[in-house]
Amino acid sequence: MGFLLTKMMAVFGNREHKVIIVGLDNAGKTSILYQFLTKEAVHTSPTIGSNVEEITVGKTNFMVWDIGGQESLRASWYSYYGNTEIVILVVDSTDRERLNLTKEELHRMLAHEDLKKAAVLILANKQDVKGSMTAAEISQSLTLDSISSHSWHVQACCALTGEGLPASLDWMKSRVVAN
Ligand code: G3D
Repeated sequence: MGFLLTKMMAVFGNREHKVIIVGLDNAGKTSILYQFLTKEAVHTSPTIGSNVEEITVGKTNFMVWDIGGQESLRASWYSYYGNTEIVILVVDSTDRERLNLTKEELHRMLAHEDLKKAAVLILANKQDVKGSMTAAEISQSLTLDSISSHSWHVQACCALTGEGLPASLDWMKSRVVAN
């Protein structure tokens, strides 16, 4: 029944927008997805697998794929890229050592044909931790200002409290409405 409804909604224009959550392991991807589901949006139903959730914000439906960030899994991120409208890149703002690795992964993703039209939301997570990098520092280290090929936005957040996540959902919504 749920499947049928989803299909009917797609036919009548209330379609789902595909979102992927990427980032290195331990960045906070799963915590953020959980916050989206419990705090800021209506959780409808878990779908295809435990790592895919549907999030409804007002009349906008996002199908959100939480993809593993371990090194072995990063090699297969590309297999999720097809039809993705928004990429959420979660950064652990306390992990200065691996920020360069995140930068490499980000620029590799942006160069991929299947993500040509995707918008990118960079979440500077773990802002509650003292001494964590600010969104501006992360933005500079990831050389976000050099990105002109994609629409992007950087947002400071804390997955534990949910701070910064409503603004993230608003930006995501504005992106899909704009297209
Ligand atoms: P991942 O899905 O990207 O691998 P997780 O990351 O969501 O599993 O989070 C990894 C660890 O970081 C978890 O701690 C989680 O509680 C913590 N974490 C996530 N977001 C935040 C945040 O905003 N602030 C703080 N302080 N911690 C955060 P554990 O101890 O369970 O491994």
